[in-house]
Amino acid sequence: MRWDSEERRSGGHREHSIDDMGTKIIYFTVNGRPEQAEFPVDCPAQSLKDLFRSAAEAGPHDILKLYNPKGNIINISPALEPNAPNSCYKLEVVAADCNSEPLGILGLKVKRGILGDFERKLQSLEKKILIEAGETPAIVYEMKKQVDSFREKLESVEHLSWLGLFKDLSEGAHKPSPFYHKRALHKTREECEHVRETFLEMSSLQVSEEVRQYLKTPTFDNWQWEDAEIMVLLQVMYTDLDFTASFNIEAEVLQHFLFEVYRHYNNIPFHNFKHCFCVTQMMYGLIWLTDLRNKMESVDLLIMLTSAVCHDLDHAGYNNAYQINARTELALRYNDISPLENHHCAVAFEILEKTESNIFRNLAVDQYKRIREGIIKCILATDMTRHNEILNKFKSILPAFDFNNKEHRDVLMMILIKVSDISNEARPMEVAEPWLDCLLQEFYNQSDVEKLEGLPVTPFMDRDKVTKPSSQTGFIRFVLLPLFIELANLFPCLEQHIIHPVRKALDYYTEMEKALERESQNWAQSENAAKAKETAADGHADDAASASKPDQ
Ligand code: 0WF
Ligand code: ZN
Repeated sequence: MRWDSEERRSGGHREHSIDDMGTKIIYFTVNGRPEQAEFPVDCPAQSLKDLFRSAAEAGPHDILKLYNPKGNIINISPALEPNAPNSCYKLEVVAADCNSEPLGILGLKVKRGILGDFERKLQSLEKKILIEAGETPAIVYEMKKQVDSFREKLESVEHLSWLGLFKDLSEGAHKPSPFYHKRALHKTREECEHVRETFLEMSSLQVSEEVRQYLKTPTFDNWQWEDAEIMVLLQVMYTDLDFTASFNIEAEVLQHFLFEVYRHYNNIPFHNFKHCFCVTQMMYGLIWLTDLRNKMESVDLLIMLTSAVCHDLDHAGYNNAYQINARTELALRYNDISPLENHHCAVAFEILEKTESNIFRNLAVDQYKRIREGIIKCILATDMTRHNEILNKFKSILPAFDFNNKEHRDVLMMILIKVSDISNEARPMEVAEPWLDCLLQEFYNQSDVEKLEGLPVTPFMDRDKVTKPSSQTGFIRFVLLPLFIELANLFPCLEQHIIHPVRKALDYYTEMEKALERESQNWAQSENAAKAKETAADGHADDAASASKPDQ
């Protein structure tokens, strides 16, 4: 019995999934890596699970899930349907042993899992009894068996929402699932140091005029740049908008600030440092494209750019609905009112509280106050539950928009950060599409955890309910276009830069949706045809059987 990664395989894929020796071959991917498992059809279930565990490099107590190509969870058992290399299953470690290291979310430690706790207690009990009595009593074996059987159930049941029943109702009840380990959320010290050193080495180099101009357009491709380079590009934005000169921001302080910002974005699929950069770069592009430097005060532009930089600081990959439903520390702290956005903002001002990273340290108290008020307003405006409120306010002032009116400017600033925040689809398809994959990865992860914890599952995050095109067509039609069109009403020059590409994206995903529908119809038809053939064959067999029976 063995598993093989593609690199390790000497020959190509085999044609059949069960060979003449009664060996089954299952093709699957783990962390995007193609693997194949070979095992005798009559092998014990536990051995097969261990095989998959080793392929996933999972520990004995980690929880694995296997998905078929349709995205449904399937049981890891010797009865697994053999498959072909082009219809791989997907193996995921959905929950890792909580005992290996403490969990961390948003910098706060959470309690270990009850299953892990129980096992730990059992182990220590067993050790004590062994020392005192010299042997493990049957009752301890029985309890260990029960824990194993519980874990077994977790791995094989399709819908795990009943797990809510097992939630610890005492201390730690508001914490994330005890069965889910949020892996490597924070950047390591080594990772940060490496990026900081590279950034500092590069920051004295000149960025070419060509890159400086490219940086002002929504066609900019973030995927071509490393994190340290991205930090240099952010520095360029502050200098090219003359902020460093106008607000007396020392190069060293700006670098320190940008490094702290980098450090406080987490290693998660979507709301990470690259997203921070994209949002800031879109804001920067909008400032240049709409010639805002000649329409608004420099301090307002500084507020907008810095808000974009800080707007998702320390995001852990779980949205406000999750925070509120799971009664996390953040929801408790902010009384369910935009917990995430309040947190991002608070982290921003923690960074700015430190003299060495306070880019506003040379400003007068009144100006600092104005900037703080502006940043808070902008970051809090990124809570999508306030979308209609803010858009309607903008629509109501648009017919008589006045750049000299503070209230009008404030609403415009909120609209600009909102547009920048959700603007991926305004970018070229090869830049935008990977972002959607990242977002869905983060959404699916949240809904998996919601299922594990027995919390309400947000429908547009449910891997069983949404596809790439279905998630995007509604969003573009009902959220993106109505918002972008209003901004283009104020700045008609934006039509070609943000509306055209978004319409193109809508066409692209509408076509993809149709193709998927056709494919599933074809699949259903061939399934029905196969069933009909089977039924007919059964009928013939019955006829033949009754014909061959002697008369009674
Ligand atoms: C996947 C889709 C979606 N698509 C995006 O391009 C995008 C950019 N930002 N976001 C996006 N979401 C969100 C990240 C956090 C907040 C905004 N989502 C939106 C949802 C699926 O579907 C709809 C559809 C219509 C109305 C509301 C949500
Ligand atoms: Zn964001």
